[in-house]
Amino acid sequence: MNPDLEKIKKSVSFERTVVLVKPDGLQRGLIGEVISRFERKGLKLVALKMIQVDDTLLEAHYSHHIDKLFFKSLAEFMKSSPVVAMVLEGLEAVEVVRLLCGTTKPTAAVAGSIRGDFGMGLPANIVHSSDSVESAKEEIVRFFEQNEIFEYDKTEYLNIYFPD
Ligand code: FUP
Repeated sequence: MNPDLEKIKKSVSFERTVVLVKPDGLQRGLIGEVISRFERKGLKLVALKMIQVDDTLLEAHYSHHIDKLFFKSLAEFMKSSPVVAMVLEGLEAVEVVRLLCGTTKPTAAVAGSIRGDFGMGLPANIVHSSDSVESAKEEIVRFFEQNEIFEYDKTEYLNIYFPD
């Protein structure tokens, strides 16, 4: 491996986070746009696939919302088409990806964010992203098998990060 890449890997504290492009993102042809924003930011894609979610997965993923009035419509929406699931890696990736996605309610999300640029209502807010490093760890296991996560060197890191 390039010695500078080795130094970057040792000195930068990388996080991983999960993103789902929800059924509205898929139906509206926004998958490429969403992935492109993360790529251009400098995040490394380490897993990517299309899946059909079911009630068991949704009850685990949205367990904090299971008693809310909107849960039923949220679950129906999430099952209405496949979703695209990915794992992204980078410095402070959880927070960086949350910023790129924008706040939950698309009408309040800042322009320039994915929800701010493309969304209008709930539950159709285009993307999900892990809200903490701990949730990201749980979500990676929930959505991916170990052999679906790829370990490789991203040479672009040489232009993005500089070792201390
Ligand atoms: P976020 O972490 O931004 O995805 O937001 P939440 O965990 O609070 O909400 C998860 C999903 O529940 C949202 F993406 C959309 C849905 N939701 C509603 O449909 N109505 C609400 O009032 C709040 C959330």
